[in-house]
Amino acid sequence: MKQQRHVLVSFLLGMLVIVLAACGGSSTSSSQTTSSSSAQNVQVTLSEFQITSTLRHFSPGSSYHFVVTNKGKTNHEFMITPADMMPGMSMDQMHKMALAMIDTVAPGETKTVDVIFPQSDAGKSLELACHLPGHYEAGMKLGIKVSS
Ligand SMILES: [Cu+2]
Repeated sequence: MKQQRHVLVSFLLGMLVIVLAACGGSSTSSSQTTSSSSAQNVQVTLSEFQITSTLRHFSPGSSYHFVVTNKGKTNHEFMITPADMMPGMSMDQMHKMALAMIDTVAPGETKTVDVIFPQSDAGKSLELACHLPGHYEAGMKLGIKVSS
């Protein structure tokens, strides 16, 4: 009987350790949230037919919070892609190559996307672009540079 009680106590102590460990784990992940909220803000404006950005030079490995606003009168999209993409590339291939994309930004709407440029993109020329039919050709592209 005395032995059983001892087992119960150590079981409860074991549970306590697990609960404490779980709390410790969640506080670690909340500190990660804090670090990602220190991402640098990048304001991007879409209109007919151009793209402007408050930042055009990016460091690989850093996090950026793109805030994309459509100040135009028609829908636009936002993509970050290699600058040397083939003109004849299909929408599907483009989406696969895109580092980030926001499908549709309606007039007056603001959407956000978080991006970390991989080290493998260092030294490369990328571009911010809208690939809705005719928009890219009309000038909706903006060259950006990734380097440390
Ligand atoms: Cu567009």
